[in-house]
Amino acid sequence: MGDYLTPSELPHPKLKRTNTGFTPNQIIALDAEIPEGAKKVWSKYTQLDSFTKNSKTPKDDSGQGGDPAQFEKNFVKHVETTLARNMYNCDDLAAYQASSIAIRDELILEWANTQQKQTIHDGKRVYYLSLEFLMGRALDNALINLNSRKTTSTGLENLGFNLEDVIEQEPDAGLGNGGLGRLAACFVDSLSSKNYSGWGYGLNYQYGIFKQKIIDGYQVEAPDYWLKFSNPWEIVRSEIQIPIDFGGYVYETHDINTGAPRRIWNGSERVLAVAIDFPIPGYKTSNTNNLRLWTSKPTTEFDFTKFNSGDYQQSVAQQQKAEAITSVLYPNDNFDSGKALRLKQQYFWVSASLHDIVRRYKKNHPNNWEKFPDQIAIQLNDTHPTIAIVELQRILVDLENLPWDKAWSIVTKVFAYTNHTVMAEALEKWPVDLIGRLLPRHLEIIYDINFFFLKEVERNFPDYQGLLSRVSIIEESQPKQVRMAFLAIVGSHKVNGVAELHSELIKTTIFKDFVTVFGEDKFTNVTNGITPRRWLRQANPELAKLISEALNDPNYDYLTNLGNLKKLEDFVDDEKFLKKWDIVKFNNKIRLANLIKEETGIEVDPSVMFDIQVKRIHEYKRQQLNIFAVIYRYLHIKELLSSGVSIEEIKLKHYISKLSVFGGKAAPGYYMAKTIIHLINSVSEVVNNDPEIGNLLKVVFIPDYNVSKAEIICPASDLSNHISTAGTEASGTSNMKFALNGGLIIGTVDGANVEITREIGEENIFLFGNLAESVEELRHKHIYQGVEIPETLSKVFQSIDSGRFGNPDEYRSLLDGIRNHGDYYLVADDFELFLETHTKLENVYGHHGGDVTDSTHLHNWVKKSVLSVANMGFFSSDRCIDEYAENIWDVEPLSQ
Ligand code: 26Q
Repeated sequence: MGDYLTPSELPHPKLKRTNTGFTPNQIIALDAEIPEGAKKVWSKYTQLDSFTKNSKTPKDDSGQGGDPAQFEKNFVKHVETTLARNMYNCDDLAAYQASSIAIRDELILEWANTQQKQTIHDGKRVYYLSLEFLMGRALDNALINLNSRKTTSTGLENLGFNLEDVIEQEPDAGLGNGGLGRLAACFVDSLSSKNYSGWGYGLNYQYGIFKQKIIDGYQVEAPDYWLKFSNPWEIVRSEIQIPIDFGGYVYETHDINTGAPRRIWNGSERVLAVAIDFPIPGYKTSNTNNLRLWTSKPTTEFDFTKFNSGDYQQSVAQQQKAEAITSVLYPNDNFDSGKALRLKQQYFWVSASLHDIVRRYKKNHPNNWEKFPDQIAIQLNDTHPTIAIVELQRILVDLENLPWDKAWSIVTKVFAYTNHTVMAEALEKWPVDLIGRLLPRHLEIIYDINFFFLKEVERNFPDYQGLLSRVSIIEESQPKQVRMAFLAIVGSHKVNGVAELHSELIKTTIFKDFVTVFGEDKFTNVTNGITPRRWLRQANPELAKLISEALNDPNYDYLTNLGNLKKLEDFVDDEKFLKKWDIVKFNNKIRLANLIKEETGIEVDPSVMFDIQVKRIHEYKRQQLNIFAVIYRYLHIKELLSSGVSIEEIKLKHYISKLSVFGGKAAPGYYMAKTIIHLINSVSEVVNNDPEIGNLLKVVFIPDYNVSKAEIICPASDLSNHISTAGTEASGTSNMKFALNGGLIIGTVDGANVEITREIGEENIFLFGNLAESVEELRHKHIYQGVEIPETLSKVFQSIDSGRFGNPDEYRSLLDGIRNHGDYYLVADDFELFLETHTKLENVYGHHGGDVTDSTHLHNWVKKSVLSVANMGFFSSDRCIDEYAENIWDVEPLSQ
């Protein structure tokens, strides 16, 4: 790895201009080197601003809005030159591409200014290592953050295009599964918006999360080849190529100078990591950070032994394998699949990122490793990048010749680890064997880390029975495994959970022994957040506007000071305001109704209650609980109808009219999750086609839930479901998205629901269900005394068993898991509580549904909605990033 070409460090005056950036001193030296004449020509044409000036992008806020002319000029230039098209053959797709490239040009300039500024400032940088960045679309977000949406929209209009249609052309960057990946995307937005120097590092998958089709009610996966057209947002850094080795063997030699033993790793397979950069603009700041995603490429070094033996085909095939490393995102969410290629992805990504980070550091601080932890903080998004801890130790000890202890003290100061789950099946473990084959030197180092760690534990806790084997990084099982979470804890200076309840739970369950070993202070909480730029301004422009008017904040400054929402409380008795608020919701429901019609062909009535559950499909998230309750409602309505009660009377006395919306992907190998999807679709088929029911009940499954669909769905809920078995959902972030958009929540006392309740008030949320502290006991009881199925749920099971929703054999394992196999997720225990809570909340919603002219509705539901939004300021990802910065990274924002 040592042969990676770094910029020439030749001293002045023989400085050579290279392409990988300069140190501040080099810039000064180079400046003196460039002939005056050449400098003049450069200065005349440079697009870059001096470091103090802002970019030239026309700004909406400047007077009557910016001047669209510059955009128009750049747009036409890109249509004609970059795209080789013209006025007569520029369709919406070409318009999207030309707009994006024009906007990207602006971003690149801001990016370049930012990087210069950050280099000269030479402060501490943060690196966020995440295997997933679920970015969604970039164009609208860039326009909002650059504060030039209006101006661009006018420019496009002048050219004969509609911005909304143009935006629609962009494929989602679906480089993530769900919560964890979207969190990383919100975090890079906040890092830039709050003027931190913070980069993301990840992988540039060719295939993002699969596209979900629903065929005959079943999930079918299709590949997401998102780079079908060139990606206007990516900047390919072909010059940044880092060789990554795998396999081979380790041997010992001796230092020629000191005679000290040295371990040398000789890999047997080499691939190149090529950097692809994505500029990340901050909101109304020129600070533009970088998201660097790696792509794997073959090297040009061939295996000559194979050549000589005439096996050319085989040699080329070996080369082609290189590209497989970054070709596909593993589609598991909260589940460890343990595949060898996944480990390869992890090391490839981590090694490339670390070498890039170390190279950048060494440029400014040659031969000064002491300062490394003062300059660099690395956050591990879950255990996926844990091998980075080992890789940095290897770089320092094997390549930089630092003594073990000195290296280890640097490593542990640099890393911090975020845990996102307590569920055993999601905790990563890798067979020792597999690591040994793929990364033989790393396995040695893991054993050494464990040896020194256990020695220390033994010294400090000599009388603790079984402690050593419980905290060992190596699990002495068959086969032996490396417990990645334990390695992450041992190699980090801080470990955090993602919501208060979750952070407490990890301390008392899975990491309990580590609290004994390291003390409480190593473990902390940073409650998740979401970026209000995307999840309010972009997703819900009407509400964002209404709020900006109410707060008398025409420039939307509240989007970076989300606590300002509190002032909305003043409007809770303002009838006119409440009415406007309700109309915004209604319009958003129309928008969703149109999406539903497009995606499923089903027509829904926007005046009924929209009751939504969209998220990955997982037993612990309990979509089954929700759909069983829908079935119960349907059966009860049918019963009432057949006993002669009219629809009108049912609406008046029993049930409000409701649309139940579901959406989410199941991991392709997760049979039970797929069964739940099938059941939802079958219920939808039966209920929606029942002529007696009308708009009293409809059920819809929206296929292919993704970020762009979330932007339409979240603003349109009256009610959303966050009903995981208590103690299983680490945080949840869609609960925040729905609440920030004025939807109320039905939820369990789990994850961030707890803090949402504290912030918005318990009268504004509908909580139900058994608490986390009872879960263990209930599970135990189920195993020894069986599961008690309440009458209501039993009716539901009978109807499914009778074949009312298709072949009952297909649902057998789902139902048997509850009635015969211990009901691990406590569906039966929480079922009636769920029904009761619905009755309660539907009474608040009012029997007239979302009728905007109905004053009872206005006085109850809408008030709760306003009060929720008013108190959601805490859940801005800006607040999270500030907490990480202060408590974990020790970094400060860069003044602009
Ligand atoms: C692990 C090993 C092998 C293959 C895949 C994985 C894998 C992939 C993705 C394991 C876990 C994930 C994703 C986890 C995730 O999204 N967790 C969610 O993180 C959110 C942000 O903190 C929380 O809000 C959610 O509660 C949590 O479920």
